[in-house]
Amino acid sequence: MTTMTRRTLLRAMAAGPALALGVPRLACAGAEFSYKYAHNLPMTHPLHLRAQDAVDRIRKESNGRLEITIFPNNQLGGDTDMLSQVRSGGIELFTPSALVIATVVPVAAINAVGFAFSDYSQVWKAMDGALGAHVRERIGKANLYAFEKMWDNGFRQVTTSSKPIADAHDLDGTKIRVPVSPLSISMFKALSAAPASLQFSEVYSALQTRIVDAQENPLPIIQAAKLYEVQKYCSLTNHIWDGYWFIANARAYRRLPPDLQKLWETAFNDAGMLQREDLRKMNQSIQSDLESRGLKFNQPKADSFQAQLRKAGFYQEWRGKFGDEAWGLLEGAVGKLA
Ligand code: X2X
Repeated sequence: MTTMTRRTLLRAMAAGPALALGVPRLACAGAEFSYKYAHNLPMTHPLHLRAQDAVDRIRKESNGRLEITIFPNNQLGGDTDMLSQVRSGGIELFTPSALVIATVVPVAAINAVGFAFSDYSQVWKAMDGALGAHVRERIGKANLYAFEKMWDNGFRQVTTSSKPIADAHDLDGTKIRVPVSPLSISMFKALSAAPASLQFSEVYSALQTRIVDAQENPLPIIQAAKLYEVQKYCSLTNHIWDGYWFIANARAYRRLPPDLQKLWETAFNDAGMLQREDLRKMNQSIQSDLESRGLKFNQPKADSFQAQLRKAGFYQEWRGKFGDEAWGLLEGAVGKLA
């Protein structure tokens, strides 16, 4: 008997789509370019739905010349696997969160500095402007192609199984899952929590089996991944704004003729703008939906967290790591941080 692990699935994928089991849609044989796009979210999340629309549009408007198969929900492995696949060319497209791509392009985590952004108008101005351009340029140097428009993940909120988090003190010693992200680890350590990095694919079961007590994610992910089934409290800390970079393997990008490059840029960037709008609308009613599923909300004040981060030297440390140029662009968008 053979067991289909993620790795054997990956190998089967590399050998050709026909060998892969249980994949949603196989590339059609006539396509000039058959590309694979993998991501880490359930298929109900707007990131998947809008990406599917873009892929359909690309197939149609290219008359089937460019066919993209989507592998959602960590089917090809967790974020770390997908990131190395897109770098090697095993897959052509991936949407890592800024936190995750920062393991390869450190400055990409700059949008996730704790309590930097206060609202979405600041976020999009910065990420569609000079700060986003700076990060994209660095992503390009890592031999990846970043589409111009970032997609929304959201403001991250803390959920726990044990107690609401009302101020920084409540995080003391809390075992909290964070993404595979040095910035997240550093930030929750500075807040005296006990953070552990796990890929998103492991989060539900880690919470269910109480390997960790808490996690932090935007509400649309808490909903799509049904984390309310394994968490009781949600504290609206808004501690990080997080977005997804839509990225491609640079060789796969360069292989496309100019008309197809133009088509996929337009299709993915347009879809990203619509995905931002989807989340904006969702955010208006999502709290009451999650409340009806049993999650208890509270609204802590940001001040005690920020004060603790300053005291612990978090802003100084990350200013040094990101460098003055990037830090200046961030402060230009949000004001002085430390
Ligand atoms: O892993 C997470 O928490 C997620 C889904 O938000 C990211 O992709 C960083």
